[in-house]
Amino acid sequence: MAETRAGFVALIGEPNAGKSTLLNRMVGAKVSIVTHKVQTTRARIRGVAMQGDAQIVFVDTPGLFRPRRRLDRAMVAAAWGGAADADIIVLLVEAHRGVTEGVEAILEALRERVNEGRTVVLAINKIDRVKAEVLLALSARLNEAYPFAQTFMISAERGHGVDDLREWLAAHLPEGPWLYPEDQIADLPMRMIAAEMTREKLTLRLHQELPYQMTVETENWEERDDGSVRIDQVIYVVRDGHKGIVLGNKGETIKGVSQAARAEIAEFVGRPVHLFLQVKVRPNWLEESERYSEMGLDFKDGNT
Ligand SMILES: Nc1nc2c(ncn2[C@@H]2O[C@H](COP(=O)(O)OP(=O)(O)OP(=O)(O)O)[C@@H](O)[C@H]2O)c(=O)[nH]1
Ligand SMILES: [Mg+2]
Repeated sequence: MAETRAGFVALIGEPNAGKSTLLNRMVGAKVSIVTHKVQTTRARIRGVAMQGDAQIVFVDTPGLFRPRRRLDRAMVAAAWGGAADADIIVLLVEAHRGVTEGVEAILEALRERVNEGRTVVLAINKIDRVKAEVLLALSARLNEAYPFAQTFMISAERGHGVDDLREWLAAHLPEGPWLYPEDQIADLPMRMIAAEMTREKLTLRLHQELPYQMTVETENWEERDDGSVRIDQVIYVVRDGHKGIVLGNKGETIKGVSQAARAEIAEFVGRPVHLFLQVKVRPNWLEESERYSEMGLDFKDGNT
């Protein structure tokens, strides 16, 4: 009988690099939210993929950037924590943006933090956006800057190169028993996934700073006898004015958010969902430790 393999693969990179898109593709389901805006993912999210006899536990992380606020610092700490615990690190770099200052900073940090011969592979993502020559030059430059174990050219969105990456990762994980039941795809509680889905719909509809100043929590989850689920969620904002924007003219914005989120949550749980959203003004939520634990972040990581 073949030996099984299992281990953790952390996906790291700048905000918007496509980490969550890649996680979802690897897992074959949407377990981590995706938007075109930076800093979408706030905590570590694990998704489980099977590849032959190997179980790959992908760890999606918040993007790495220069943090300013407590929340930002806690997010970046969570991302590096995910990398530190992993068997293999995959650094995602956006093909069309190349070696930005942010990428330089990550390479520098990798050189400093990641020792003991940990395997780091490079995945140049969004190859659908550039020509082949650009890719080759970028790959050469990045490999000069850091000794990557391997380089992959992928499009997380379209799926190019993703199978090769998964096969390589499976072959390079340590031998050992699987870490999760074979049919489990995520280790995030359903109430948290449901809150994230609502936050995604809000982030897609709200502009400028507002997505970064709100959070969503599931307060109540009730399985009903008729097979449906009643879910109550709270959207925390920092100002009265924000509440008005989230509600929208005649409540249109919140209605649109609610419908879109409900449909997605219902698909995920495979049951009808009744979703009730409430907006609460909480000027200080970004400094409340309870909000951080609800997000799966360590409040103390945000201390300067
Ligand atoms: N063209 C193109 N777009 C992509 C690809 N992969 C991801 N995207 C887009 O890039 C944007 C960011 O994707 P995410 O998966 O949310 O990126 P992320 O790295 O998780 O971002 P943060 O959570 O903010 O750190 C989304 O609009 C995706 O649709 C790709 O291969 N090609
Ligand atoms: Mg993300």
